[in-house]
Amino acid sequence: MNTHQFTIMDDGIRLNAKLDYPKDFSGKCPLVIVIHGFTGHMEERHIIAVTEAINEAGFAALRVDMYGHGHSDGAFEDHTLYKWLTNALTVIDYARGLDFATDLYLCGHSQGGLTTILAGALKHDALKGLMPLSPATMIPEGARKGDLLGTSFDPDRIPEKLVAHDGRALKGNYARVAQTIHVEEAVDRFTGDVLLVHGDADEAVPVQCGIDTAKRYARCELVLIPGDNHCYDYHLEQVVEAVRRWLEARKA
Ligand code: FER
Repeated sequence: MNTHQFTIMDDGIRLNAKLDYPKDFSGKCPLVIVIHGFTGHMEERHIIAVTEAINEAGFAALRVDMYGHGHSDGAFEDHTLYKWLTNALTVIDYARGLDFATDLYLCGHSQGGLTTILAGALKHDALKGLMPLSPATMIPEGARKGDLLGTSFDPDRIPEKLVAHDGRALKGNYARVAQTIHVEEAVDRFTGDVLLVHGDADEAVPVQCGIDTAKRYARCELVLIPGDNHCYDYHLEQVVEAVRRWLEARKA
């Protein structure tokens, strides 16, 4: 891959970014921003595979580590969906300033897929399409019910700390922020093209989240991957194929 690594500043926070150009790059092309999931980063196997699929379709891919993740600034325990959302807005603005980039698309996995849905609503006029992959749309409702990360809590008395599946602690503010988010309103605010991919044996985000979200979008293609889990350990090639095919059909 022809990769450039650099930093995007977001209000004093350094976001680690990598731009991968398509092989046949000839001065201009569309660009897809790619966001990883909760506890994830831009070098995960499924994120790299999606990046390669984007490049193969003739699009540039801009991967970014979100606040408190990968090699970006910020502590994991301080991250919230608001911080990820404002990170995404900044990255979209950065991409809009790239002379070579024509149409802009936004893609994200899981919590990054939820961020994609939220940023898609706020920047619907700047984005040609969205690709939420196994989007974690149950997080806000889970936060309102007191059900996050496989543990339960009183949603009116959110604990100081929540503990993630990998043992890392997260401040209660994560849940307080998540409680305010309304995914369906965000879905309704984006009327462009959407590709939603979800494994039907997802152990972390129920496949029903993807099915319900896809149904609600005005223009969405849903690709279910039979037997696959949250990070596509069994059929990553089917995810790659769906992304490549969907983008190729949209190349100007
Ligand atoms: C949760 C389940 C899944 C949760 C987050 C996720 C914060 C996100 C997973 C991912 O982004 O891969 O209960 O709570």
